[in-house]
Amino acid sequence: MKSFAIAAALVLGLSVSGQAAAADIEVVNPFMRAAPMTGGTGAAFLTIHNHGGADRLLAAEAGISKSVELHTHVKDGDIYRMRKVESLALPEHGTVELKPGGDHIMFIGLNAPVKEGAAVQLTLKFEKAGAVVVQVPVQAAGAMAPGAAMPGGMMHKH
Ligand SMILES: [Cu+2]
Repeated sequence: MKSFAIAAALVLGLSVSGQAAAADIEVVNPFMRAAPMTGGTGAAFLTIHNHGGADRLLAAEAGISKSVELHTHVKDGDIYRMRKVESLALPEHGTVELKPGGDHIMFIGLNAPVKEGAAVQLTLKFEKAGAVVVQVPVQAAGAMAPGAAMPGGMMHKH
């Protein structure tokens, strides 16, 4: 069954799921923070399990904002600042965690407020695995971890 699932994912090129898998990429625990301002920014976080060879996350796309960037935090004196990065490396059979205070996906110029309880469709573009579509649940504005503010039964935990 497992080989069939992988073959199907390869044929489709992408799948729509909270734990999307294209080829060897598995995305789990996605969440986004509610963002109140049209024209403002928002951030999403998720964990990527790479079950194959080394790959790179090259870009993210979503219809909710003018642009979407890959960001990291860098230490500047005593302050951590966000900085755009061109890609995020995925080690062979490795896991990359995008989380508050570290790497994240940044939405710039929101078309509308992003409300808690909604879901945002996000397309991740990988160098080798191609496109992976993830449904990202929107949590409270200050959420630090997936599921922390989600209603019961809506979590995708593994
Ligand atoms: Cu950022």
